[in-house]
Amino acid sequence: MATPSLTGWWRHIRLRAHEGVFDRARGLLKSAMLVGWANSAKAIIYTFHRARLDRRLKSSPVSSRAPGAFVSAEPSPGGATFTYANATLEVRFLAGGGVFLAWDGAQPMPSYALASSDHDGAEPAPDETSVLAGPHEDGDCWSVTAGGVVVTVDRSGAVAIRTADGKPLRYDPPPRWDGNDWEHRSVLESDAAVLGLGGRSAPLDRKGRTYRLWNSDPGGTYTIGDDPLSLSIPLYLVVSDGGCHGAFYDNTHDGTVSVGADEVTFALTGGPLRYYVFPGTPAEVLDRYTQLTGRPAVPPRWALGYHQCRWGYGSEAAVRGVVDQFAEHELPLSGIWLDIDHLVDRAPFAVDETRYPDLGGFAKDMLEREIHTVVIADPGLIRKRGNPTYDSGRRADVFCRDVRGQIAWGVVWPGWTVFPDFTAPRARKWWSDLYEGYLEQGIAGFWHDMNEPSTFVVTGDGTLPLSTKHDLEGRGGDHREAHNVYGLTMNRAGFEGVSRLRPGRRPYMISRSGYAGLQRYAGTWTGDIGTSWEGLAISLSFTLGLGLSGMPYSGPDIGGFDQHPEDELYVRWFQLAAYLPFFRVHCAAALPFREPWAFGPTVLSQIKPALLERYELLPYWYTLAFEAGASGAPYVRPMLWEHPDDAAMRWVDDQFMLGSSVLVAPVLENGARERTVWLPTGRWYDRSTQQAYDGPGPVTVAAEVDRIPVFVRGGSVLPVTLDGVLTLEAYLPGAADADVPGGTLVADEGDGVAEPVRETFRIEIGADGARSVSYEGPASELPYPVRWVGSY
Ligand code: MIG
Repeated sequence: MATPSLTGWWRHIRLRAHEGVFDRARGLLKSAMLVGWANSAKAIIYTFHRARLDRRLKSSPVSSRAPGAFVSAEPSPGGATFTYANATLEVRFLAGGGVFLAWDGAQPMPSYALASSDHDGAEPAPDETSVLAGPHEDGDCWSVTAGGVVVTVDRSGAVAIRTADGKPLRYDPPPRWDGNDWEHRSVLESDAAVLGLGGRSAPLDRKGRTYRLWNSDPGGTYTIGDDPLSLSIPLYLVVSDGGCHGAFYDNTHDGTVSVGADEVTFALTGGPLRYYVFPGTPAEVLDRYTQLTGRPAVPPRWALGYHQCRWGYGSEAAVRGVVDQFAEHELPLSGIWLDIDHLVDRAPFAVDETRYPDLGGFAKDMLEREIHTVVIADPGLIRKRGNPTYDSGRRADVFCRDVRGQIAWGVVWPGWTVFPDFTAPRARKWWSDLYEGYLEQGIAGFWHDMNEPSTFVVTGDGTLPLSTKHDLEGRGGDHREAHNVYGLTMNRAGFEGVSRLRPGRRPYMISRSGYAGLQRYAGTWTGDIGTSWEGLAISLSFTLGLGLSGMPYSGPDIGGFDQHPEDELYVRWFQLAAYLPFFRVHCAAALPFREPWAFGPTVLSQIKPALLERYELLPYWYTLAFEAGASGAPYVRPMLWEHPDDAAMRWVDDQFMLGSSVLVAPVLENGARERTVWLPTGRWYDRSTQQAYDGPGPVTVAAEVDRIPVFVRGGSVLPVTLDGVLTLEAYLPGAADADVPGGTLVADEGDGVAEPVRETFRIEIGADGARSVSYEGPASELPYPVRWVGSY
């Protein structure tokens, strides 16, 4: 079967425009084959149309500015206001921890990132215990102190932040402005690792690259270093010997973040210069950051199982056939996904009844087998009078308008499309009602794609004209400000709709695009990741990086999106994804099938242990979901998470922790049959062989194609399902281990809004060597069987 490559697509034309007429023509041809001739012609028209509209954008007069001469330092709630000849700086400690810093009168609100923007719009409360002192050092600087952190501000407008016991965290030279543009640097310790910044096709440590803050559809595939992608989040974490902290720049405009050897520079094209600094370990930063921007939505339990998807199953009968084969092969399946091919003209919410004659019956049959149906919904709606969604949206005045006041349009899969303005409350309400039909049919989850928003173009950014108008909660503004929150606000609409229409249950949504705060509505995935061994490696750093950006629930398209993987690549990708939160096989249209059995019995036998172990570990996974929902701690964490002060662990990026008890060492290299694993201090058990190892240090372990090495920390109590029975696996500590972490089980019925039940366990070893598991929870005694592992 021919497998047309998606590499290039219309992006091919966009990025390689300098390559000459021949290449451009070839690129155009490729793109046209993919999106269709009609859409290609439309994309050309749209590209010119957009250029014409954006000529009306007024550029601001450029006037360079620095803070200028120092005028005064005055106490203000939570801190102080520093006034300079050309600017002011507000330093405000916050009651829940962290410092808010803002130039030129910027306030925390309005913001789409802060969780309070969903209801009362309250600003984070200031920490009234803060103390302004100074001037110090011959009148040169002032200090604001609270909660063990000192912010020092000098006469030039430079800010230094350190802990009260003297650890330097960052030094921010005075900012510079050029019209609306501004640039803000922060100098870090040179041993620092810098992590976060959202969904990035980059190594875990972000050093040495520049990242754009502008959500962009890479157009069919991306590889290492391609930037930007769909989900920019202006939060980064710094981990260094001196001390750790996080910084969040709450600004939705276009810009870049350059991460140098010892500094991070934000250069933005507009919007407020305001940022939060959170001193503390990654765990403390994520806790405070998600307290402000929202705790991650806890998915229903089934969402932690295995999901099957592809673009182009084509019909209800075909999907039923696929599901039946899961049963025939006795493979577990929790989610079945329908891509844009289940729709008429690929338009959202318009189910194609010729190919899906009874979607409700289908979803119900699936539910009887405990399989949940998830459907895609793009924001772009067909622009055609007589189309009921379009007509109703026009009547309710929900669509984005262009600079002239006419309904803005672009080109996406349905052809000419219009875009709801999700920054308008009335548009969110209108959109939120569209989910009703699906919910009545028993659809369990929603997949929000193309919401950067993406439109087909032949040159430039594939999105709406920058001059497009947005409501922005009544304040008014244009796409330069609203672009990066388009996906976020779409998910808000979806989340509010599904919560209202299906009360008592938790919405499940996955979104490609978003902004800081997206975690309170949705999870995400790594988008159109390229099929290659590099793609496999990126899918790990991408997912870990998202977790450090407040987005704990994500994972890759197993096998990569754009090509058919070779057997071993598929196996290794499947094994890795079995230990990442969102575990789904997906691929582009027209590629060969890649369900677990599609590569033959050998491959099936190689991936099956990881698939089954995923289901064994589900009680542990679900506990981690609640933990993420309570503290922002991601399910999967780089090694430095628990060892931020251990320089040896800082650079280990090819293995990771699943919660605090399980260490996963995936094979990311073609042909490898063993690998080195860096074990932290303590005893570690290989979960499949039960062999014990003592860390710290490297060990080499076998990793045949059917095996992904997984270790459990000695002293842990792991809640697992064995033969359908909830069982505690108790891993004995090493004799030298002082720390016996025990374990936790948090559970509910698998969905709903009731408070979950929490139980904790600890391994106890008596003086006579007798061992037992102690229990705290609602039952009168330990209600689960224990399976002991190891010897003491
Ligand atoms: O322009 O819905 O990333 O997962 O299969 C392509 C079709 C649109 C991009 C998504 C991909 C999905 C595809 N979509």
